[in-house]
Formats: sequence, C-alpha cells, structure tokens
Amino acid sequence: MLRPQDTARRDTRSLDGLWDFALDTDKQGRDAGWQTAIPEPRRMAVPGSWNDVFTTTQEREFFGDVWYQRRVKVPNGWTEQVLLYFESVTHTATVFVDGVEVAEHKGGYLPFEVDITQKVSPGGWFTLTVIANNQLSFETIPPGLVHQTSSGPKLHYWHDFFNYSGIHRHVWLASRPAIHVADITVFTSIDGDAGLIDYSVIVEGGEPGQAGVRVALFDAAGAQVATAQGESGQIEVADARLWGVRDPHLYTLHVEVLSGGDVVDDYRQRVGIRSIEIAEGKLLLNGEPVYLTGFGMHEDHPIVGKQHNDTMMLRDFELLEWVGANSLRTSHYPYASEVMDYCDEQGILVIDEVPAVGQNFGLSSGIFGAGIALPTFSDQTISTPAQYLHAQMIRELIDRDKNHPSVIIWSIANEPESGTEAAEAYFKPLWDVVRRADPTRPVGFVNVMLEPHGKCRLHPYADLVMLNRYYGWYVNTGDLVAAEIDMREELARWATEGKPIIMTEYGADTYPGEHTLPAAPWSEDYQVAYLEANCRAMDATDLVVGEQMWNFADFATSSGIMRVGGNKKGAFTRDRQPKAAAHWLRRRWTSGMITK
Ligand code: BDP
Repeated sequence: MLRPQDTARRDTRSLDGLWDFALDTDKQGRDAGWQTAIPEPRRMAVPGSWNDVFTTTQEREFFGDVWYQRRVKVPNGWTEQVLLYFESVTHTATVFVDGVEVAEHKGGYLPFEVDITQKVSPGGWFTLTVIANNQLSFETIPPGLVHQTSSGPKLHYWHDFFNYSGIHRHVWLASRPAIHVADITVFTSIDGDAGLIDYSVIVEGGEPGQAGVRVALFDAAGAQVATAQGESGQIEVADARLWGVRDPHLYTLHVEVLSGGDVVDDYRQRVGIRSIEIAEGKLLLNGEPVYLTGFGMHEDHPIVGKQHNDTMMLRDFELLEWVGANSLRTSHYPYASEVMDYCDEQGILVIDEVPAVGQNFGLSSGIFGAGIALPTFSDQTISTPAQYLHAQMIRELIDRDKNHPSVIIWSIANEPESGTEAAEAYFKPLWDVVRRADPTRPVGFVNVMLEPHGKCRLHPYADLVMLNRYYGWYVNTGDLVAAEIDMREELARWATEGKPIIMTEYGADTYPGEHTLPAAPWSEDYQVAYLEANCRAMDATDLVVGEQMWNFADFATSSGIMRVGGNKKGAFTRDRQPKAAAHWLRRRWTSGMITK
C-alpha cells in the first residue's frame, strides 16, 4: 500500500480540521443511527487525541466507541478511483460512507486505505463517519482489561503510557488511476563504489499484460542517473553517494505505469542507498561499525496527546541534534510517517517497533496492577487472536516502512514475557512472519529485566540483544555502586552470546528542579550520577553497540503511585527543555568520549 501523493495522475485532499464528535457513553450510537447523523455533536480536532480536551476524569478516561463525522466533497473530475486513507485511528476503526459500513481496521498506529469509488461520485458530497474504539482487551495489541470497581467499569492496561485515543494523524481523500502502482519495494546494497537498487513494483487494474513499468532514478540535485524497464529489476548506480548517519543522501525513484503507449500513473519513491548487517558482534552500516546514541521516545505532548504535529517534531529533532543523538527507537508503536521521512532526511537510525507492549502481566500485578494477577499467554488471556493481529501489525509495519533507509532494525515486541514455554509458542511463528516480510534487516525484541540471560527463551531467535535495564532505579535504588557492579555482571552474561547488545532503555525518574547533595533518587543530580554509572558498565562491555536512554522527554501515563504527573525519566521535560542529564549526555555524545 502506498501513501497518497500528488503526482501528474493523482491528487490528494486533506480531511483534517474540526469534525463532529461524540463519546458514546450509553452505547447507543450504532442502534440509534449515528452512522448518518450524530445528534447534538461536539467538535473535535482531526488529527488529535481527544482525551486532554476534556475537564472531567470520566470523559478523559472514557473507553468504548467514539464517533467522528463530517461532510466531504469529492472534487470534480475525480473520475477514476477515490480512496480514503487514514494514517492512525486508535485502536479500532469502523468507517461509514453515507451510513454504510465500508471498512474496519484493527491497530491504532498503522495506516489503512478504503476504496470508496463505487460509493461516491465526482463533484458529489458524502457523509463520512468513523467510530474510533479505544477499548483494549486480550485480543488487542497492546492488551488491556475492563474490570469492575466500586465506581463502575475501568480500563486497565499494562503499558506505561497514557491510552491517548482518537484520529491521531492525517486523513486523506485521494484519487488514483484505475491502472495504478499499488506497491513499490526497494532493497539496496553496495558493490565497491557502486550502489545497487533492487526494485519491484506491483501494478493493479487493467488486463493482465496490459500495463508496463518504466523507472528512472534521480539524484538529490534532480539529475537523472539511471533508468530501467519492467516490474522488477536491479539498478546500478556507479559512484553512488551513500545514505549515512547525519549524511543522508537521498535519491528519488520515479515509477511510471504505461498502457497503450501512454503514461497512466506515476509515483515518486525516495531511496537511500545503504547496507545494514550484523557481523562479528558489530552493527555495520555501509560495512563500517556504527554505535547508536539516542533515546527511546514517545509521541506525546500536552493537550494534543499523540497528535502528529510538524512543529513539535522539528523541535524534537533540533534537540536530538543538539544532544548528539544519531538514533531513536519508536517505543512502543510505529510513529507518524512524517517522523520516518524526517529520519531519512536527517540521517537518524531507527529501531522500528510494533505496538506489542504490555504483554507481560507479571511485571505489574498485585497492588500495582489493580489487584489483577493473570498468566500473560494462555487460552483465557493473550492467545491466537492477538497473535494473528500481532502478525498483521508486523506485516503492515514492514509494508509501510520497508523503503526507509533510516530503519535499520525491526523490534517485534517491548518487554514481553519471554521466560515461559507459552511465550515461546506465541512468538515462534512471529519470527517467521517478520523474516519473510523483510529478509534484509536485523530483527530483535526488547528484553525485560525480570527475564535475564538463562531465563529468556526468545533471544536465540533474535539477531541482536536489546535490553531495558534499571540498575540504580527499580533495583539498587539509590545505590549506584551496586548498580554498576550488577549491570557489568549481567552484561558479561549476555556477552557470552556473541551478539551485539543495544541498551534500549536505562533511566531514572527525575523531578525537574530537584537537587540534592549527595545525589538522591528523583533529583537531577541523581539522574546524572545514574547515567554515569550505567554508561561505565556499557563502556566496559565491547559488545554494547548502542545506548538509547529512557526517555527522550517526560510523558503522560495512567494514574499510579509510581508516577508523579506521568513518567519523569526524560532527559528533557515534557515541554522539551533540558534537565541536567541532557547536558551530561550532550557532553558524552558530542565530545568523542565513546571510543567504540
Ligand atoms: C520499561 C518500559 C517503558 C517504561 C519504563 C519505565 O519498557 O515503557 O516507561 O520501563 O518504567 O519497563 O519508566
């Protein structure tokens, strides 16, 4: 599936703006015919999370069906195909055109398109209605559970970020020719000074054999450097300029579909020529060892929640550059396509993660988990339906992001239960799914502290080890001497695997402005001392090839006794100002202190 684009034969119209809106508190909308008209609607912004707009807890934490509606005009002259393209609807979307259901999509962070050609006419208007359901269950990813409390049902979930909900990213109305490019895949490699681009194009529509494909490659200055014919092939670029860290050269592949001698469709695909591989315990980008610096991040901002916003994105990338980061992990779900495009443009390396987070009920049970103690993987909890959805999300993520040179690693889960037979059985087929969908990139999952080497049964399937560790915070709290010793010892155990290790999380909650001498937990001083101790342990372990501090910025979570106004492990505050830790990281990452 391709993101809508304006080209010679395609047009897009943004459907962003204020839509009619209602929380279906009495679960009556479907029976009462809201598909055609929401009675007494409020207004809500698209894109945006709706939660923080409200002033009552009941509304802010509502779960269930949430209705969005607007009138849409199909432009005159759109006589071929008309599509709706949603970039993110959290978590399940049901779409209606003039009251008739046209699509359902599960999964809140990946796009879907709906062909509505037969339902609309050029120059005509229609009513577009979307139910965005944000309820989590054992069948959704991430999982959740509705449980009864004295004040009524509550949604419980096991992941540590607020369940922001709504239509978070852009919505497009798009046109496309009947015979069209349906998909493009590029894989790149390097042969001496030459860059090799293996491309394949899927054309849909028309009679078999009716359409042909022609491609042309342009460099960043717009000069044509190569051409090829056919639905698949290899393009060789002599003296290729490679895509590299903070040196992101991008080419453009212009794909044209020909029928009866005419160009009937075209699409532009950006290409970065680079190779990524793991060899002898190293992560090699273009054949050279690369060391990752950066963060696990979140799409999270005050009021707008998980809305994609270009200005906020630019500030984040300014900070990444200032602090000396060359990488990020899309913890814990795929980010907006604009972010991925910008990583390509900035030369930022990305660990791209599916939304499989919170699949570990042992982590927060008992008093911290609302008294809910359940097995994670079982016939009564997470089982086949979630596994199918998980597989679908892996495929959809790779389908969306496979052509981004910035994406160097797929992460198929964050901190799942990994030490049980049931966990191994759940994940086994998913490794095949990811490797079939992309045979070129390294694949891993992020291991949790409670499932160390010797207990974890999933790491043998992974190409590298990705670890979230909290030495000096959740364990050895306040004792950084013990923290460093224990962390070194654990890293030495993982090193026996001979695989590269990336520290995908390490961090300490820090209240901005809090200072203590000696350094004590929650103070800025302690966060810096914590980083010093953790980084010494990483520096002492040759196989550590990357460090992504948790988290880039403070972020919202559900209410809990472990969180003060959200998670405060940010190097930056939620409004993107540096804590002392950010200055410390900047010194470490920009002054050549890391010699690996
Ligand atoms: C890890 C999770 C992350 C949390 C973090 C924390 O991967 O989502 O926010 O711990 O506790 O377990 O801060």
